[in-house]
Amino acid sequence: MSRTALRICPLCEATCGLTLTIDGTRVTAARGDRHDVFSRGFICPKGASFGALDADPDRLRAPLVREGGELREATWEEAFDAVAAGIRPVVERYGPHTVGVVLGNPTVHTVAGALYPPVLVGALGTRNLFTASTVDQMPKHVSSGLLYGDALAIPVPDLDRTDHLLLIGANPLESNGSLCTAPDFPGRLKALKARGGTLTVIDPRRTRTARLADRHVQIRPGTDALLLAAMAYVLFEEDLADPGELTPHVQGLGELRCAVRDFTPSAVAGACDVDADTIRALARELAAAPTAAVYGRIGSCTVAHGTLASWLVDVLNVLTGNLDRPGGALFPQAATDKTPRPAGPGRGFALGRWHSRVSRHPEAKGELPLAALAEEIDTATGDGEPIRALIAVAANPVLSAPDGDRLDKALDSLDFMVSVDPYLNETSRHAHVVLPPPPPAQSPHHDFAFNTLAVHNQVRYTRPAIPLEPGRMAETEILARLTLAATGMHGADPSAVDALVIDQTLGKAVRAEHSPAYGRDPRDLAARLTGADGPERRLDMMLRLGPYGDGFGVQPDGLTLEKLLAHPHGIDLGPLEPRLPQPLKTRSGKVELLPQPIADDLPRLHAALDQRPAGLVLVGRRHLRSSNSWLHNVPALTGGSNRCTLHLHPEDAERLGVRDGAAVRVKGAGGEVTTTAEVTDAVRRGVVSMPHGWGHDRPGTGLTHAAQDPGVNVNQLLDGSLLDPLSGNAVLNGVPVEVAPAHPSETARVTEKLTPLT
Ligand SMILES: Nc1nc2c(c(=O)[nH]1)N[C@H]1C(S)=C(S)[C@@H](COP(=O)(O)OP(=O)(O)OC[C@H]3O[C@@H](n4cnc5c(=O)[nH]c(N)nc54)[C@H](O)[C@@H]3O)O[C@H]1N2
Ligand SMILES: Nc1nc2c(c(=O)[nH]1)N[C@H]1C(S)=C(S)[C@@H](COP(=O)(O)OP(=O)(O)OC[C@H]3O[C@@H](n4cnc5c(=O)[nH]c(N)nc54)[C@H](O)[C@@H]3O)O[C@H]1N2
Ligand code: SF4
Ligand SMILES: [Mo]
Repeated sequence: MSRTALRICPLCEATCGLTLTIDGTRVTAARGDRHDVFSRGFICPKGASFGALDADPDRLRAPLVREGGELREATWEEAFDAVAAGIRPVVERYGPHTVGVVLGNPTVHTVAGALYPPVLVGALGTRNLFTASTVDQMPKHVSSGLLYGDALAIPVPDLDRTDHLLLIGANPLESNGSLCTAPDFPGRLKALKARGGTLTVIDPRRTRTARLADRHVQIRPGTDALLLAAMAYVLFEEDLADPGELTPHVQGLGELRCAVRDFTPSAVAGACDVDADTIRALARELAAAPTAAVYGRIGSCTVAHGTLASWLVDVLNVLTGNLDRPGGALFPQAATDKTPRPAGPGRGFALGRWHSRVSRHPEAKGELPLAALAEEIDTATGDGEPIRALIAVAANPVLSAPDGDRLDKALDSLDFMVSVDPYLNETSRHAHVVLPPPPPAQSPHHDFAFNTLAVHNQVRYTRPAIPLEPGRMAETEILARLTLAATGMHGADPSAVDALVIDQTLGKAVRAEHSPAYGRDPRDLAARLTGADGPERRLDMMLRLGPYGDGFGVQPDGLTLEKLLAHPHGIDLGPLEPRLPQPLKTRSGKVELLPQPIADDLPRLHAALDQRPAGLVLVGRRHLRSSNSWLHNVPALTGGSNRCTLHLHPEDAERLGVRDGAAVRVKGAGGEVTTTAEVTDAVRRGVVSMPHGWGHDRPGTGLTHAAQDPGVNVNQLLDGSLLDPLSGNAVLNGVPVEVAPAHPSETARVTEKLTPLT
């Protein structure tokens, strides 16, 4: 007897709606939900493997607690007792900053990850918050914070209506898109071309996305900020800079013009290895297009000038009048966004309100660089106490952050560590307590984060497709209990956390003049909330206070959880619309085109005009069937071209004496790895490429399939010292490395590891 159930896919930012076939308590098939208001039936191989991932026999079924050095299965009660007993003494003796919190990528893909970590971090009062954002998009948050006064105000390219897309350092044909939530991104690019639009891709590799492009510029890694600055220069020089209707909302145009005056096409051409005529053409094409959108991702963020490049992406959109207009780059409006406040000056965005203890890195958006986590644990010198206890949620920094070996040792030295993770992997193996969330089919889903980055406004919610199996605890409850245990309220009813948030939020809303709740009784509003549990009541509250909400009766047709549940395939909220100046929270109430921290960083970009790498530089790559460090345990998603190899150009291979398929040694500042060479002209000369998230050969992990073809950890090549100074983001692309043939005995070992798996 099989049935079907809907489930939004949590495996990448595209948020496709899936229709699951369920036999008993198992997902036996997953296909695209044709009626989903956003994804309309699209699915990729990862989504299609939802059932296999859900049923992975290596998923932990019960909490683990360390006893006598060994992890053993325990009851939930024992596990939370151990958390309280592990964390509270550290807080009481050394203070809250000695407890670090690490939030990994999947926290933005779960309801629990959206709703509880902010409460946990706030209640703990620690300044040691590290997330995947500082190995990813922190430069974009900083540039948005500075330009718009709001680190979360990120414009997204209007994929479905633009005439010209300039795509920088992104490969959506493999990644399915990022900071631009668009189910079937590939189809949307093909539609752009079919309607006569143009696609330009800037990437040192000839990716699947680049192969679709009308123009592909194989830039030298790490130099996009120079290229974009030169494009801005050309727009000014050729009188093509015209913000159009944006003009009244923009300040600093003259200063900007002055700031880019040295970045002429001929001045940057050598550093970028892109000729001056091409740069001029890129600028002219952008200005000439009826509408255009500039969009930058990983390759423009995780580099030495990540914040400058992210800023310039938006600057070009402003200069060509494409910010905040259909066909350009617009600010989405999600259903759970806060009640829009009236336009006007805001508090602005502050950087460096505190600093990391050892290297004095400034905080950004309340976070410290993940690349500095190891030293914050293992280095005693510095202002204050090192981190002694760690809470990791959905994070595998041993593989995803620089210098995993050092972090590995540092984690081992902690007084206490708890991981909320379904697997015993490279990071969670160090924990004293592991709290496993249920498989995704047993969890609800709503995209709190990605709806704020979606190319079309819509809202969807799916309840658990399968009831919790006996012995399981919902991740929302796990995080609520963890919050209580870590903050001295161990044993309290976990619904107290939701009640507290509801209380605070409604308390604030009734005092805000622009809120539909203004002047009303918060207890009455709380009593009206519906939902099966605390998290659903919170979702209901956010929807009702949000921009499309019913305002607790003020807009009877508005959104509520009840209404959303009545639309299982989602509700279409319309195309993106111009919103300025409402989203601006800068002190001036305008788009501040040349913020001071940016101006202060420009001399560093200027110095880069004369820099050339002495040898090879490393860039990353993603494979369609991968997801960072944690999908290598699903047989259906491994093998074939999804391998941890080093791509290098035939001419570089020849010069170095490296043969295709042979073992190569790759050495960087942080260490050395041996892997297999894949000689291909898909990378440009002087550039080598390796994927991240591999290196599953550490003892004490429980990833049976992944361990059979472990690959090597590319982040071992990094020592964690290279950061974008404004954002603290790790430099993961454009990193100098040395490559040499490995000894034949090593070849044998590596080849053996790569024999096809049955
Ligand atoms: N060299 C290099 N390094 C990179 C990158 C790169 O491009 N190059 N990319 C960087 C980027 S963009 C990112 S986002 C990071 C990602 O790095 P991380 O933030 O470490 O994320 P993942 O590798 O996805 O690992 C996620 C962890 O979450 C667990 N998990 C999976 N589902 C759930 C769930 O539902 N609940 C919980 N609690 N846990 C779950 C997994 O078992 C795994 O341990 O890697 C970064 N590292
Ligand atoms: N299949 C799959 N999908 C994923 C993930 C995954 O691991 N696998 N991870 C998810 C996550 S966490 C994220 S953040 C997104 C990332 O999504 P994307 O940003 O699309 O990520 P990548 O596919 O790594 O593409 C980055 C591109 O930048 C290029 N590049 C490297 N250095 C430079 C440079 O200096 N300049 C320029 N112009 N280009 C450069 C690389 O060659 C690469 O093609 O993907 C998400 N989706
Ligand atoms: S594109 Fe992303 S969201 Fe869609 S099915 Fe694939 S992994 Fe899931
Ligand atoms: Mo990411």
